[in-house]
Amino acid sequence: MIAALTDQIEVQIRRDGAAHESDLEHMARQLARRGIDVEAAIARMANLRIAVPSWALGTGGTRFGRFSEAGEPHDLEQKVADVAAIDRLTRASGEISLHIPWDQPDDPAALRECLAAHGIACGPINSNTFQDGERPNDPRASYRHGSVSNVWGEARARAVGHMVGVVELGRSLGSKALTVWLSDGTNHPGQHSFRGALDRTIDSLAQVYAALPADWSLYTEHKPFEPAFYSSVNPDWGASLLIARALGPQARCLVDLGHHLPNANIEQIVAMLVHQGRLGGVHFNDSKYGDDDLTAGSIQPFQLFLICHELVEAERDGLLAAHVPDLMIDASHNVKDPMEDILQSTEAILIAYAQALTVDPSALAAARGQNDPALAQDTLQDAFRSDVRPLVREARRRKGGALNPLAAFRAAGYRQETVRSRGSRKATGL
Ligand code: LRH
Ligand code: MN
Repeated sequence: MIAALTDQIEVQIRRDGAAHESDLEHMARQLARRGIDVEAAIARMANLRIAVPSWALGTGGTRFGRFSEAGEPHDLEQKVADVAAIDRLTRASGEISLHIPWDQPDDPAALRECLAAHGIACGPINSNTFQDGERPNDPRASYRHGSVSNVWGEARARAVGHMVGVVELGRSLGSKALTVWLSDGTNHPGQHSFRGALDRTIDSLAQVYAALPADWSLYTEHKPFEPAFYSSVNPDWGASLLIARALGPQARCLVDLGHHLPNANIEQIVAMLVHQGRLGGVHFNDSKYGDDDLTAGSIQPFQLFLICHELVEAERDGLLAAHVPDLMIDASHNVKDPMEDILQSTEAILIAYAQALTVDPSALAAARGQNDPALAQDTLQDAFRSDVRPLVREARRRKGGALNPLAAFRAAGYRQETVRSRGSRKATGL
């Protein structure tokens, strides 16, 4: 199936290469007038990598239903193959983020070989203490009333054991980070002691932290609500930073764009975590209301641009040298083909990052230095209003990727082929 994608990539180059070249020259002239080094921007874009979540390669759903599609991957090998196909088109997606036990391999060594054979790296690996899966014999070990924060030690010990196991598995697959999102919380005032729950959470995660290899990170992912609807043990960036600090220097905070209350200033949260040297990674998606897990940049593209600008400034100021944040998509595809949605999210993130690279830093510093908000706003919006798609395409073309990944995916008939070869069994995941 990769061959069909490669054919379409070449068709696009032959058909659209010349138009792309003239678009690129035009854009380069415009950016040069703003003192932007286009070659440097293309080089920076060329080594951006945005991990693909294994759980988003199948159709997602809500509690009200799920409309699964034929051709979805229903085992790890097929998930890795789909990520490799996405990467063949984008040349920016060569990493999969696994979720355990959804992606528990029967044979980790075979999975490691499968990843290597497809040229896919194993990104941050996710634990799951928000589902019991098989109901434990001892009801006190169930995650129903929480995992690491549960008053019952049986549930805490089970959660710690699971997370340590995920680290061991991740290590055998080449991962370098454990992502811990906790569904722990309450639905009713008084249900648990906020301070007690935090103590138990920190104490439990400290046991997981102690099992981390020296070159690993533990990412704490905050979320204000869902599935808990009165309180969550790690509701916001402040709690996440507090927990990370209590654990130690290898603990960092992961920002999922959908995990914020309406109108939260997420770009400022990213900046503050960078300021503290604790930005571990970002789960890109978009939302209108709650944790909607929609296509990145599809609802609030300016916010996505501002978040990428904080990452670009932080890198320029040397603040990401100690730890390059893991950039990942975390979305759920209820009405679109999962792979097409991931291609669109990747494109939106690359475009927002490229726009951020075209902000004139000296003009912005000058405007800020003289308290000129109009000039500062104009400097940012100049970049946001720039059509940098030729830049994103060129970075991809130079790495053998598609000028238009979505069109190449469709023209190659990739989904039709998976429907033919895989039938319509359900993928693991949400
Ligand atoms: C929680 C979350 C977390 C994953 C899950 C699939 O909402 O964002 O990152 O574990 O989605
Ligand atoms: Mn997430």
